[in-house]
Amino acid sequence: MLAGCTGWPDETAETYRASGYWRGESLTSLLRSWARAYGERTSLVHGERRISYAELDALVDRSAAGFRAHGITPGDRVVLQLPNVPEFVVVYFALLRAGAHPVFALAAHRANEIRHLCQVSGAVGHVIPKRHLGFDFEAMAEQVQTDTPGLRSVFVLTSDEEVADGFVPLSEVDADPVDLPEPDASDVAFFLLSGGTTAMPKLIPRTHDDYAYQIRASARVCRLSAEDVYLAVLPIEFNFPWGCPGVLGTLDVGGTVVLAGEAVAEDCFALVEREGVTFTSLVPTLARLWVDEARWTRRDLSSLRLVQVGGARLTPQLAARVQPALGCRLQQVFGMAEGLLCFTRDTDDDDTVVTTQGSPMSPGDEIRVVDDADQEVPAGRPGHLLVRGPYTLRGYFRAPEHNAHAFTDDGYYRTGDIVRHTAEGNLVVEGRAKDVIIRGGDKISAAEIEELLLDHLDVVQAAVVGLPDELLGERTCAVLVAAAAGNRPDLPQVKRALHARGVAEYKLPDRVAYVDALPLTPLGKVDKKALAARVAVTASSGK
Ligand code: J2J
Repeated sequence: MLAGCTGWPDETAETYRASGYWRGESLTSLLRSWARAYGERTSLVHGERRISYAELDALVDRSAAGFRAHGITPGDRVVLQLPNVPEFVVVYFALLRAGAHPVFALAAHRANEIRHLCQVSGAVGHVIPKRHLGFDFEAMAEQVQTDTPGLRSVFVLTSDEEVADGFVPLSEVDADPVDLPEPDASDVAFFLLSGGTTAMPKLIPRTHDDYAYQIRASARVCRLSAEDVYLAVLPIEFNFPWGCPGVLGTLDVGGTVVLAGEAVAEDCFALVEREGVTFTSLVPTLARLWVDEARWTRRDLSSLRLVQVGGARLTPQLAARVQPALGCRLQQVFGMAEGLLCFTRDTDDDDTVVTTQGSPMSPGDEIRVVDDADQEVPAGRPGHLLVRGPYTLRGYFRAPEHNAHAFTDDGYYRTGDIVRHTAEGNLVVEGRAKDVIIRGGDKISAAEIEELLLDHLDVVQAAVVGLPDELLGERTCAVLVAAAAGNRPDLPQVKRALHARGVAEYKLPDRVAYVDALPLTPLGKVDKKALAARVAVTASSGK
């Protein structure tokens, strides 16, 4: 196991092998076997471009050799930051084949987050688009590289071959295939990001064995076959569209992946019609837009058979509208990049699909629902969800202190979610004990924004709370205590200050409110519930 990662105890690993969860197959060997089995079938579609399985495998061979030629060696970490384009898939597998470990950044991340990811992962490379949605990624990468001495290479996806000085166009990461050793399936393959509670995202190591199991098992839950066509609308660097079953699960069965991303509902509907899309995955905010838009569309959506919705709480009201509006089955997904996935099943009745978040994917998932003292709560009562299993991490990368309280002594991961079991054994997410705001499916750590506010504004105290929002589920409100009366930065000023620090757009507060002092709980912590209730009434939008 790569240094800085925590493996499963040997005995547990043996059980997972004996149970057939872990098969000792690397993700790159899977790609090879897909190419053999599905050859000329279409693996990826992007705009007018169609790539067969055989082509994908060959592109990956050339790119892997190219990365080696550009100095990427086994064990290296490379931050992968691309939108939903075929190159994302090619670079992912190429890095794996070169023995390196992709670190998934969000396309929405900016200098502040990327600098952190490069530093904590010890990355030697960064893969970016030249521009995307009007943003100049090269300028950002130059800034990050200046502050990050270990970051040797920046690879740029561009159609014009012109790149900043010292950067490498991705088209030049191309060489005649060389023989490369298969990665060890029990080792880390790549890193996902936690939607975490700490000041900066933690890295989640995912092994070949555990991720191969996840894609295979989730494809089975969704009954995927080679006839399925998956529309990747959510950014594919998220675990949900990448492997639940998403892109990789679809490739595993020989289906076709249509890459969209950032697309508005009507454009997605056009793709559904054109490509005969059979399933997709959405966060509730997008599901809401699709359900509304479906009333007006003239596109034929009849090929859709399954829409997965997850990532944030789906209200039963909206859930009930999905099947009638889109003419297909709804599946609720409650998951996390750390591992555990829960799905409603196609055998569930409508009420279960509308009101619960389903049951764990694997018989190997061990679930505990406990009180504050880690004691099991009575059946049906809400409590903290703890989990361990064949695809749930045992530790974040290089984070021993955080790991000490994020896991129990016997290896259960503390999810920070409050859940209850229904009598039928499904889970219902009741709330969150962790200080994370879920804004339209994006996870925002309150601690991260609070730290930034204190560092870059003239305020003495800062607390970030989520306020209920019709469309996004929650919006963020920065509650501040001014350093001096008469000096109260307003919303545009607060946003500008954070923006100037290179903070991703989605994390900028939606509102700002001022109080004389933050209310405290009896234990002396900021009472965020009381605060949220107070500012929900008084917060000025500052617009
Ligand atoms: C309520 N809260 C939910 C749900 C996730 C599939 C689906 C989602 C994610 C994901 C994922 C929720 N109802 N249905 O990785 O593979 C909240 C919980 C959870 C956190 C995880 C996947 N589905 N959540 O959202 O790592 O609080 O993964 O712990 O981004 O999202 O966030 P993330």
